[in-house]
Amino acid sequence: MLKTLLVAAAAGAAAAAPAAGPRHLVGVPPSLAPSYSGATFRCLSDKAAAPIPIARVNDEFCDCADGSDEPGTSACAKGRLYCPQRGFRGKFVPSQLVNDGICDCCDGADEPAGKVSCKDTCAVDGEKYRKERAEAIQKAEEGARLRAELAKAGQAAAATRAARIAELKAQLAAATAAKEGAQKLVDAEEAKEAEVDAQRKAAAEKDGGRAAALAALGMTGLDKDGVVAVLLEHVKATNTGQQLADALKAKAAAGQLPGVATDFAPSWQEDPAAPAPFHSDAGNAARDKLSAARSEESRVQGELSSAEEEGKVDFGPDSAFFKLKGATLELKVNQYTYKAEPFGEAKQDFTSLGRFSGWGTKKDAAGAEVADYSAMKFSGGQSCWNGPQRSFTLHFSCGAKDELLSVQEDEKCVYSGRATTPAACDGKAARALQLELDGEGDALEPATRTEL
Ligand code: MAN
Repeated sequence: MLKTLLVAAAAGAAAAAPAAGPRHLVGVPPSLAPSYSGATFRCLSDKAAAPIPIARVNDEFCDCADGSDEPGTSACAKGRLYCPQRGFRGKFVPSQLVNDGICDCCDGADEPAGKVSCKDTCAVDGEKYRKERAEAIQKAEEGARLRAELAKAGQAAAATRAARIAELKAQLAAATAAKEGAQKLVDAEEAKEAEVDAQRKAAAEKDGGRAAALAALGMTGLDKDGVVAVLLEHVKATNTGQQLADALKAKAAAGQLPGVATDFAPSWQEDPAAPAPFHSDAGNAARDKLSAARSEESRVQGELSSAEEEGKVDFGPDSAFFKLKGATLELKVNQYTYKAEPFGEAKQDFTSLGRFSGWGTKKDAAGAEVADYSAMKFSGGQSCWNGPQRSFTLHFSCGAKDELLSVQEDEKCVYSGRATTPAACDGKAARALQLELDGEGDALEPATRTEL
């Protein structure tokens, strides 16, 4: 199609003829023609100025401060000439370019004196322009469609999250109640155990610790002779008779014999007077239950906290950026591999360039500071030697894919990158492009619309 057009254009690119028609209409856009059609003319932006005869329009002499009396000559510094550029789109050029011997308009309308013969390339230029614009519109529309999907997903996730938070709050209340119930049970069982401990302690104190020592040795129930028999057998087997004799001698010297040794302390238990606390089966079961209830409570609390944290994140006005959470945008630049996780961390190899710290800001039309959803900030990264903590700004623009396109170190340890994502596409962009193509944008003349 383009090839055909080019061939057609090469054959048909006629030399543009200098503007025909009355002199006073040269360089006048169709929309302003009525102002230039009477016997007199009034400067366009100075209605108080006295009207001048129409013959003084385009007479190479500047009468109006706004240059409106000389649209087709270079007599006024502020003047501007309108090139219709049929087949393309009308445009204004500064009047200094009029008749300067250089073709500035594709139809040669800026050279009305015919000093130079301009080729009319408007058909080809127009076709190329329309093709590029159509592609740009298609891309913008596709981007807007993808963004709408992302926004839908982000909003659905937000709704699911809100429901989950409510559910988790209820679960947390139940888990806390279960934990408190289990705690009560433990308290009751432990009170019983403490009673047993107290009884044992009282009994141990009564016999000077003997019962506890025998219990620790597993010798409860043996009578005195039985204990002596075991002791002698052990002394024989371990060849510790001398030690026993020495001990007995020492005791005797201290006037503690005859009698029964009451300070017997097996080496594996330092203080037989304080035996291991008593743990009942019911107590153990209650403690297990409490420990399970505590883990459940902290699991629910953890999930709730992270859901609430996520709920606080600004995923954009329509939540379109939500889907970028968890993604990793990666690019190798020279010796480094950069990784940026939106809403997470940015890295240069293993060096942290900072964690997500919010969006950039900009001033809105009313001058108020608002979030700039095209700049994602990461800060508090690894400290730079003799410098700041590293930081990274990720600049998003509209694109069909999530892709990191470039990364640079703007100044020492201050990094920035460019990435595309459909989340940055703007539905309005497609419309603006369409309007521009339709000739409604810029300073275009509506008249050109019908000519396209
Ligand atoms: C490393 C990298 C560089 C940085 C220097 C600063 O080499 O992180 O990007 O400029 O440290 O010392």
